[in-house]
Amino acid sequence: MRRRTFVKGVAVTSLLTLTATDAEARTRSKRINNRNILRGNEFFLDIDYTPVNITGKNAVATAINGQIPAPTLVWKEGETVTLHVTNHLKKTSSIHWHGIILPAGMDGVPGLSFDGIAPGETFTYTFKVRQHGTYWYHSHSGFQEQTGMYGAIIIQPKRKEPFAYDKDYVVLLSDWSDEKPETIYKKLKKMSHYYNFSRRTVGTFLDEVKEKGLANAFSDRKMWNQMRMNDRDLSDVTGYTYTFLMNGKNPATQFKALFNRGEKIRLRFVNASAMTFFDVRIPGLKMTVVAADGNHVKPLSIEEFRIGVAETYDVIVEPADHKAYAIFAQSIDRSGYAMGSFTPKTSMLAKAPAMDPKPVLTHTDMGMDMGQMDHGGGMKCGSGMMMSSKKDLEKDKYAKMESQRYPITQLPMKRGLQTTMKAVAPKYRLDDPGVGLRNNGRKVLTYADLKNRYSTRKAKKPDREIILHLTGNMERYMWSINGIKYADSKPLVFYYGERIRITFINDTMMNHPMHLHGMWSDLETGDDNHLVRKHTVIVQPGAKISYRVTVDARGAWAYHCHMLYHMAGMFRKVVVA
Ligand SMILES: [Cu+2]
Repeated sequence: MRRRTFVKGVAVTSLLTLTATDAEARTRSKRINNRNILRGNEFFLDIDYTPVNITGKNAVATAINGQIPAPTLVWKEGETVTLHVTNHLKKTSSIHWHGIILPAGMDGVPGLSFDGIAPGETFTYTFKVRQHGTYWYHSHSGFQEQTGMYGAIIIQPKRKEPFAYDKDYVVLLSDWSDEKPETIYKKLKKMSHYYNFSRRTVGTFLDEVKEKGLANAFSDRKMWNQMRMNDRDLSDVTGYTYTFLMNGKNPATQFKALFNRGEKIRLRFVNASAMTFFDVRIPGLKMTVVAADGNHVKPLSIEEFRIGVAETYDVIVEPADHKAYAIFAQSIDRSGYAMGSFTPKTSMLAKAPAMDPKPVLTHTDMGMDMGQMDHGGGMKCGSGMMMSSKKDLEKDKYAKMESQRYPITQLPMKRGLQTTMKAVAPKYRLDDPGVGLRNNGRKVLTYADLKNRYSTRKAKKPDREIILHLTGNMERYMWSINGIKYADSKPLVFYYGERIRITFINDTMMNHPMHLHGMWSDLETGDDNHLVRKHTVIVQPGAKISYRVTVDARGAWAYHCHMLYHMAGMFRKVVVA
């Protein structure tokens, strides 16, 4: 793994060393993180094909203002922003402002909110900013997000924040491939385990030989075999094709965040990946989580957190030593990592820690009770089941959530080709850090730890509940909700003014980060008085999770899994009537 990153890194370094040193000499420390920031009320964003060299190979990105990531936009709560977005691509494009509360027509989802931005056209978005915190924006057209269309949004609060810091950095994580996303998708459709190397066959090996030549294909394969990768369905697109980036830099070119000893630094983590969950830590430093998806949470000291696709976390760190710390974000399947240096000076670089062992999916991840097994859909079992004593504790903790019953609106459900997997006994697992992070000796953030900084005691109780199953057929790479793919689905109808409890049951072996546009998702984490406000909620494999939504925004909204290659099927239109 590290060898591969290293190999990729060397190529990039040799190409870019001169320019990097040059640029750094000119910009010096302070400006390094500023050159990509746009502030104000009016913004001009241009989408265009942009030549890039991220892995040592030339490739073409779809980029905003010629850069990856796109510029960080700084807005002010309470002000109205106007954004002129011009599409220079040959295809329709769009920008969606992720997690931003705005009128449906400004949300930027082609076919739902507007027609999209045709080639050569400019669309002007304008809306009042009614929130603050760390968010992001990205294309909502085709696979454009995968090829570079994403950037961070920082919204400065009207009122002073309830915590102090000296400076802040955006730490935006993403996954880059030199392969075209259409090619990646085609390969997944043909063979869902294409990028999960150990499942590869003689046939695919021969394809690779054709692509890369015998020597390269063989050494690649040998290297991956040496890493003893298993057929563990953690990620469907992996470090085999991805180079993981932090603010657009790979582990060799390294993003650098500068600090002076004694300073409090706010790091605004954004997972702008198409398909990658990251486990993030800064060895040697504790992180105090102060916000999740832009919203303040009760401060909590942790050593590691998992960030799903589209989530954001704000943490505060206080480096005590004059040394370079690694900001280390390993992919959930340990097929690679993004890394940067948190350092007193740009010449001091951190070393990457060793990656954790490859996680093994357990019965828990399959939504099974102890001893219960169902080998449908080619699921594989590993060791490391949760201890029964821990399960009992969980039972007590979530008994209340289990017992909360509201009138249930029945929705159509299909079992068949679309659903080869089923969670037999799905459980609330909010205090489960997730596969690969359990009992690793570090304090890992879980959803159960997240509490709204402010009271939600007065929030309305749900009027009704809907249950949505996340379903799929892994072998054919088909994803759906309630066994029905988007193309065959009817819109979900929400009524203006109501409060809905939404319960997800994940019948698949993968994490799905579910994102409801236009309205907040108030996550039940065990304390109704402090429901945590999110825009993207990870539904763990084989698990169940509930949140509440105040339906306060009219129009048509997208509701979908944020894994880019799951979206075609795992998507619903929500109509607020
Ligand atoms: Cu998904």
